[in-house]
Amino acid sequence: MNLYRIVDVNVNRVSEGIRVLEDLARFVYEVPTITDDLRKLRHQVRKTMNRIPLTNYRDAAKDIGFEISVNSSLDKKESISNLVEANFKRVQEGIRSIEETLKVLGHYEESKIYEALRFHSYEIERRYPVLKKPILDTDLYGITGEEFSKGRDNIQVVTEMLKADIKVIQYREKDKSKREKYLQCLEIRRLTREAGALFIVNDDLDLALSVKADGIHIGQEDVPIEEIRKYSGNLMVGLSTHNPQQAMEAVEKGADYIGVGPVFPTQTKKDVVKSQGLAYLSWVAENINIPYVAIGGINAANITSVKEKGGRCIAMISEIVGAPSIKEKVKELRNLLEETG
Ligand code: 3NM
Repeated sequence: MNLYRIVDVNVNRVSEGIRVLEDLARFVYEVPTITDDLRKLRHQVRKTMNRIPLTNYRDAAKDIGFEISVNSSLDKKESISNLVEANFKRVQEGIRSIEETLKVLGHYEESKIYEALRFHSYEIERRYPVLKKPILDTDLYGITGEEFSKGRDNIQVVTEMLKADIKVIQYREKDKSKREKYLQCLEIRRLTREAGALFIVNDDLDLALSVKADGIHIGQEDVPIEEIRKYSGNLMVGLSTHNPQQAMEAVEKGADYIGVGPVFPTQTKKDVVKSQGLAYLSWVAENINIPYVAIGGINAANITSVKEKGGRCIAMISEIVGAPSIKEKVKELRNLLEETG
């Protein structure tokens, strides 16, 4: 049946895409773990097909359309990172097509296996050297909170934070309808893209995906990170942690970064756990090797102590959004950080 040819063509397309990525990982970037993961992925893509009885559909090789589509998808690659991105896309689209076609053909179990392989490809993509974003490689992490913003709405506040050159913005809003949040996030996505800043959405995965945010931030009480990962594509995932045990678990479960707090007592977050003071932050600085952001009750009066205890990227809500002039507040905070050396 012709539908099997679609599967066959896509298995080839996916294998070729993985092969390109594998060769670059092996010969250009020389990363054995990624090379090995890609090789295994390629084998699994082929092996899963062996579960399906081969009917006589192998004349796909004669399909001239296949040659044309392969060639056109490799046009116009100006840089290695474009080449890598295009091939991950090719792999993921190919697997998606296999998944859908197998469902129509009644091979549900195999379709599920391909779905898992697609998720695995997102995970490898996130670790691929040339695509790895330098996350939280910045001093301040701005978070919205309209109720603390002195009458300004989140859009005005974000505009001011971006003008002050804050390079990570998290949208955190507990009291609005989903539709209102969506509309604000759409606008903030536009603004952050223009400013070259990262955009992270708190809690709502559907919101993060629908506005094409760069990441999602979740808490200990949310859906577990491993579940989020199944649906989050290549969004980065940040997880709030409040003690060493949670930090180690977050690393094990593949968080891209962790929140570390509350460093000081805060009124901003409801049901926040008790502050562990600066001790937990220094523990993270010494023991955790993924990016982290210090948070909770941080202000101009204590920010130097946060830096001294290993805080590099520092998140604040009330201190920034509640400042009469966000521009002046950010300048003050940066001066203090600079003085700390
Ligand atoms: N998360 P402010 S503390 C959102 O400890 C949030 O995980 C925390 O607001 C954590 O800067 C916190 O106004 C509130 O204290 C931060």
